[in-house]
Amino acid sequence: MPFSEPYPLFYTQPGNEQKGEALLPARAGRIREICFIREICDFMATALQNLSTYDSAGFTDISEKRFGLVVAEWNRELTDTLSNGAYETLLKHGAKPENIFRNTVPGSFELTLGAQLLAQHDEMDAVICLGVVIKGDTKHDDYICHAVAQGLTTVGLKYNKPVIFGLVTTNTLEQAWDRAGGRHGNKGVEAAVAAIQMLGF
Ligand code: RBF
Repeated sequence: MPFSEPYPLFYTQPGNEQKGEALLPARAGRIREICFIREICDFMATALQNLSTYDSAGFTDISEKRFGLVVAEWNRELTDTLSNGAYETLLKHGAKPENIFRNTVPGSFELTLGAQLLAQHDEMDAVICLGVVIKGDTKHDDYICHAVAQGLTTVGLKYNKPVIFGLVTTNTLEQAWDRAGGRHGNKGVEAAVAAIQMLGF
């Protein structure tokens, strides 16, 4: 069998280390290294699928912080779920309801301007932007997602405060629900957590 990366990786699965080393002693170290990297990647991929489980032990005090929520109205049922997840998470960690300012924009493309209109106020500490873009027959999703990613980055850097990218971008509606309270958590919760973490930076 010719040498290629996948086979040595197979041979060095737990319990097969000896086999791998016996077959390819010169490559054993490298193989272990690759396996280790792959294990870390697998771990990260798994962890990253659902950040809705998090450790709040080191969270900063947000009882006096003001949060702006900007929520896109496209795919409203989904974005409402994200928005509720973010809202509840902020409350859970000590934010006051009167310090959370929820606003809607027509679609995700408008998240950037919505974020800027909130972020420009000195008293606003963080802005959380939530939207759902589902791939269609055309490339609209690409244009929207890139514009939002770039736009929100610019707003955050301009006003020097966390502007959180809570844009769920999927190929299907089912994948979107998986990320709006489904098996991959609620990205609204995660967006709120990201905001809190950045406030403690
Ligand atoms: N906005 C979303 O938030 N999610 C979408 O999946 C979405 N799909 C769109 C598809 C097309 C073809 C167009 C023209 C707009 C879409 N929008 C979507 C709306 C977009 O974010 C924005 O509100 C409008 O383009 C007006 O600027």
